[in-house]
Amino acid sequence: MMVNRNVLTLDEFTLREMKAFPRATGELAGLLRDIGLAAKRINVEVNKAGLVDILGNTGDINVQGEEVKKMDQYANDQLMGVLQHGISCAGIASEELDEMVAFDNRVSMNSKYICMFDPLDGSSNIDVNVSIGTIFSVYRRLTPAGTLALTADFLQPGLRQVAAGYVIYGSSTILVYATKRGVNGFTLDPSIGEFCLSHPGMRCPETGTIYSINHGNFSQYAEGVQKYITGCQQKDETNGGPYTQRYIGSMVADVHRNLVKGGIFMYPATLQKPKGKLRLLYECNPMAFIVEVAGGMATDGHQRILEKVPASLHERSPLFIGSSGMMEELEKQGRLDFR
Ligand code: P6P
Repeated sequence: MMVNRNVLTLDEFTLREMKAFPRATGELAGLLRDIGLAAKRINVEVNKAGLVDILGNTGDINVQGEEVKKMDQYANDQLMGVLQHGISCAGIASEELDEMVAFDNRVSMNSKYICMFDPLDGSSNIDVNVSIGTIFSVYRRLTPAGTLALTADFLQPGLRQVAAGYVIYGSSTILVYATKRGVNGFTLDPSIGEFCLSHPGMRCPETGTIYSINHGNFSQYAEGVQKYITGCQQKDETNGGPYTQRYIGSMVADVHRNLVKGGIFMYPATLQKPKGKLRLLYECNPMAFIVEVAGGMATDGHQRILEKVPASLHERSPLFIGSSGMMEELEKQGRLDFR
């Protein structure tokens, strides 16, 4: 069966988007293409991780106190490499690096964007062949062009994101990114080695019947979260149910499924982790930006994720994200954390 060659590739799409803005310099389009290149390289290794000696741990421990798996390091290096040698990024911050990295070559120092990423989210699933993902977030730098980027450039509220996206390495490899103009998804066509537009103008369904949460922590959740979960389990035809529980343990995969089908993903505060587990800057913020542009909602149980002002690169936040109707139902249940 011939594949339709009239679909836009990621490169063609970003250039078309750039032409829609007369003053656009092409830097953002270039940055997104750089990330697409890194994603293709990561995809090759993820797809054969079981065959080469790239599984297992490097023996290092990252800033989160988690064992760094070789694939995390490889993914981090690919993203850093394309962005450092590109023309669009002044510096990066990564889950795998304790501190931000300011690129000190002349071209990078004159770039107007900075990028944060979780190079391989869900990496604990690598060894068991479950979908994993890359998450990225792009901001305009606050410091002047021509100077080294500083940590302050990275501590901006998520509302200021210029673009955000994720890549899922699963049954197919899909790159989804959002700007304020919309959310679009691109599926990697291995026969030509290009991401091709497969999900134009993605919208998050207002309602859904899928809820994603780690039930193992039920006894540690706040009362409002427990009430919501119990309510989901009691749904039937009369009140819009039954609901289905789906939890992959890879946020990118859970959020992507809910974005496509409708649903809610929750990683609440627990008694053991009162600030939640997920990182604000390079997990919660990019996913919140994407889902909000697509018509959904994302909060920490108190406020919009995108309004939170970060105090540090690796701070954590509770996360409730998904279909607006389900999020509004959740917010009626009472206390969602322990403040
Ligand atoms: P738990 C993966 O490690 C991750 O950061 C997210 O991708 C995922 O949703 C979550 O943690 C799973 O955490 O505590 O339920 O195993």
